[in-house]
Amino acid sequence: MTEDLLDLAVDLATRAGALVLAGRDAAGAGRTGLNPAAKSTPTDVVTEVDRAAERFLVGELRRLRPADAILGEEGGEHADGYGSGVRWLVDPIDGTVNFLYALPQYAVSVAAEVDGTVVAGAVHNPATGETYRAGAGGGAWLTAPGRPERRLAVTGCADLPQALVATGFGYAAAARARQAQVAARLIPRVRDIRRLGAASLDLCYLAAGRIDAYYEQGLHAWDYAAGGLIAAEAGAVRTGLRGRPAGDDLYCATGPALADAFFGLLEDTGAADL
Ligand code: LIP
Repeated sequence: MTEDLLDLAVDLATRAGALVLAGRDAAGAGRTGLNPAAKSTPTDVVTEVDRAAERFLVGELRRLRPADAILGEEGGEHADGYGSGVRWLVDPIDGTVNFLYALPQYAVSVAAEVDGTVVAGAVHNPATGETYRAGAGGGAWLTAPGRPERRLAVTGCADLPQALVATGFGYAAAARARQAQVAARLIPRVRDIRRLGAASLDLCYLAAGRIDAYYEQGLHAWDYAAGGLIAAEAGAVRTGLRGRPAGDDLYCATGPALADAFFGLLEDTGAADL
């Protein structure tokens, strides 16, 4: 079952990604052609391409998996007929601001939960063609055009001053101010930080060893469901600090060698109190 769900997640993420890339190209350079609309704040944007990609994902899932439930960033919940125990979590464009600015750091994220546990996930970056995937117990993998498939593993970084840390900030200015204070306390203690703009890809980059650690506050399940499984299957340790699971309030992940030091640093810098 996991393999079938994973195959479908990869297929849907890549086909939706083709729609997203076509929408980006059709809008031409710049942002106006995408007619962005504000959501929770003036900087939290959504475009018609986001909505069209989610309509595609939901339509295909309802056609192919009618007994499953769906939770999507742009369309809320579809739970009628939820008899299979399978729920899909989809983000049609994770990194919407990057998409709006044609920064090639955005992804379609598709994850499948069985009885509340994510068992399959795919994250596809249409701009680069990279597809990250994982099925529970099957490892994490990266495919890219013209490149050999690669099994993913987190780094063995064990020293905070050598750690490259990715994070993100919320759309509400007050939250960003608090999050920036944590980042300001953290930056002198690590190699550097990266704010790349898409949680799903941040977690995939952790899995791929492109960063050593990641934390962010205020995500949604559709942001991290697939990337979190991919990171875990690549060996990452995940937590929400203070015994809480990684989730919406706080998502922290790193390799086992850095886990105690990094999670302790996040406690020291106030990340758990955001
Ligand atoms: C984004 C996240 C990112 C976060 C951004 C935004 P969206 O999701 O993936 O990690 O820092 O503020 O929430 O809104 O592009 O789907």
